[in-house]
Amino acid sequence: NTNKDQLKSCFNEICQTKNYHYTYGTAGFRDNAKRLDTVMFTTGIVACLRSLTLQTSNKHSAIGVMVTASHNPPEDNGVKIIEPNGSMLLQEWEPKATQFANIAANESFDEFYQLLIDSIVTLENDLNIKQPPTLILGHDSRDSSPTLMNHIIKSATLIFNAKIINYNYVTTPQLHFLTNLTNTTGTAEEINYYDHFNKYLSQLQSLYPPFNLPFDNLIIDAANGIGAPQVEKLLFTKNKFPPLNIKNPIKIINNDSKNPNLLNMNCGADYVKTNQKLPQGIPKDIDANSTLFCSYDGDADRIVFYYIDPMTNNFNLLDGDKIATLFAKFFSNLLTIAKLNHILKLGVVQTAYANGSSTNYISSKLKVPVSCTKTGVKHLHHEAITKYDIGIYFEANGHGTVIFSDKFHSELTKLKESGSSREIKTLLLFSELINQTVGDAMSDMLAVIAVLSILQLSPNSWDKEYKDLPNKLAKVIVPDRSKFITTDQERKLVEPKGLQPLLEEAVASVSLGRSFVRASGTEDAVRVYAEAKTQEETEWLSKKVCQLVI
Ligand code: NG1
Ligand code: ZN
Repeated sequence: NTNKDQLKSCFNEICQTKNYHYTYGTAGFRDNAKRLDTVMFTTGIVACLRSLTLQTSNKHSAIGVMVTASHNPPEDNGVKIIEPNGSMLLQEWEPKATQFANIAANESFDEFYQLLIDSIVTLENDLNIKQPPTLILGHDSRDSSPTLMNHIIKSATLIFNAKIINYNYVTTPQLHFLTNLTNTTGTAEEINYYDHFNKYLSQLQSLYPPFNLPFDNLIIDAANGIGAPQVEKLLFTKNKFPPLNIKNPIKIINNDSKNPNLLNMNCGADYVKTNQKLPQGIPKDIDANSTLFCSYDGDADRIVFYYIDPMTNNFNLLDGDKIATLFAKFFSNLLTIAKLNHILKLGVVQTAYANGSSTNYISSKLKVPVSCTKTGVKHLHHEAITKYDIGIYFEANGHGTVIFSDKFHSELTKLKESGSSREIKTLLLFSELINQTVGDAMSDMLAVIAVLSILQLSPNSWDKEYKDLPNKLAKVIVPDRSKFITTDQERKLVEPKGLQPLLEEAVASVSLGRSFVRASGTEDAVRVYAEAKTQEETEWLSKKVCQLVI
């Protein structure tokens, strides 16, 4: 019903980026914030269309939209759409999001207007539309986030008269959680997030008294991002449940979210994982012997842990693979004790970036099935949800979660009714303590701490289960990364022709060698992964393959 002239002047005012190609990729749209005006405006539209489409089929229809560029530098930003149940935008809708952005950036207003009208008319033919769409919004701590968010609100309200629920500063997983909660209960507040996770942690604490943490210090590196104020609320200011039983107060470092220029700078999960070293800002007076460290990324959907070996003083990383294996060992034991191991299927989903030792440990030592999928959480999530009753999925970089099937819930609820064991209760509590909608640094942190406390495992003994093979992830800038086409879950190159045999020859000349090459989905580069038995062989293999790629 909007006046066309009014829309045109708003379009002309906001959509300044022209002659530019956008793609809705693994992480939604992501770019330098200066180039995101047009795509924010169109994403508001696409999110509303998605909400209206769901309304026509009588499904929950409030759609989430998160503005963030995660671990990217402060000058970048991005946006992703969240389905009503808290999962990522349905894959079939990604091309529509891309199409709207590119028409707005490359064609005239009239063509953009035509596409909009066509899309709305298709929907209006369906008489079930009863009310305007609902958008649930949130953004990270970047300077550009509030302005970009306003572009989304502008198109959604002007064209669709959308109902806007804006949480402003929240982490990505909080928005996924709140979107799901709004749709299932009709309303949600940020406090519900803290209450939910603290409640289930607290129930686990009472199930395993005294629930002492097997280390004296916990240091959380919040990447100077939105994770800082939110974890502060989770652990301290908004926690009405008993605090964690730890000797010294928990410390949050790199917590300056009010200074967005510092975001992800020499700190955070990506920095620690890529450089395999401590972030800046570790307090000097910390007893490294008894400290568990962890780092979040810029929007707190990833976490990696680490500790310093008291014998060698070396930094040791406990990444997504180590988290997945810890959960696999823990859940596998619980299922066996509860005699559910033949009824419920437990499995781990990884990508080709998982360390070869972790894959070997899961299948040979734990005897738990492992799947490998393409990079990008949507692929891992899909595999975990379709194949397993307890599906553990983590990317090596620390992004992941555990999902529990309907069968899991029906079997356990049945058992619970007939008077349940501690194992059954534990399994059910973990299915709540873990944010199943998406990888979540805060929820994963609590779940890992809970497992370590229940098993009384120190960071060092957690790490000792298996030893990572030396590995290296390199980035090569090539003229056209789309020339690199892969198969076998990205583990083999099909094109450029002739490259794969040369790569295999290089791999064969080192012991326990493995290497693969793929085009990044989030950067204009090709990634080269290499691992081998020794550091020297790994360095050699990585260098050799990089040379082949150039
Ligand atoms: P690309 O740039 O496609 O490699 C990176 C990460 C992914 C995933 C996405 C989205 C690596 C090797 N790749 O993808 O795991 O997290 O970013 O953020 O870590
Ligand atoms: Zn992230």
